[in-house]
Amino acid sequence: MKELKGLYVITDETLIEGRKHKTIAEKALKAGAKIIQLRDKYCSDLYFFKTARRIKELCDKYNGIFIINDRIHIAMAVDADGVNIGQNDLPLPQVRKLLGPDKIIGVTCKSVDDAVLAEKQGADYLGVGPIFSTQTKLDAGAVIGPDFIKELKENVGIPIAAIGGINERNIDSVVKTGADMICVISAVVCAEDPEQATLDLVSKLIKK
Ligand code: 3NM
Repeated sequence: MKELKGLYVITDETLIEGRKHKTIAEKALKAGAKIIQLRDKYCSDLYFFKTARRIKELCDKYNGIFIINDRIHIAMAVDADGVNIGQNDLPLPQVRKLLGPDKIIGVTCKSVDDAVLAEKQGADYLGVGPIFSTQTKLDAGAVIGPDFIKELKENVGIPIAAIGGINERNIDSVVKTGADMICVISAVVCAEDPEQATLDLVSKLIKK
């Protein structure tokens, strides 16, 4: 399995009109993002599938990891590297049965209890947030702050992706916690130049 480490960029087409999943993914991969997640809560399965197929090619070209948000059947259809599921999605044991032992399953967790259970059930990584306040996911819940990552690290051994409100100004405080992956949406998607924004974020991870 490829290493779950580095900058993790989630695509979003709703934040800036005309900025497409594929374009965001390609710019982020070119600039050094290691993981791309295709996330679209609204589009049709057909649009999601066609987009996923293209991003899978891009991830193969740049040796990135391709994760699909929620839509397990499309992850299977395009042979993505894995999925990210939330606490209200199909439960992890059932997702594992569908995807098999080799695919990556990330689980969004809001508490130490969620995290310990996800690890026990065979999750490959945990998505943890919101670290800071975010306008991108209005139902993300209460801000947990960077120190929560340290607490989690004492309780679980699998990689952690920190998410929520992370940008170039506050990324250092998250990197310091030992988070394995730094996950962003608006810091890249809404940047004037998403490629440059990715380069800037990646350089902060490399300096670690
Ligand atoms: N999940 P931005 S926060 C998709 O806390 C998502 O689980 C979150 O977007 C969680 O980088 C979030 O623009 C949105 O703040 C992250």
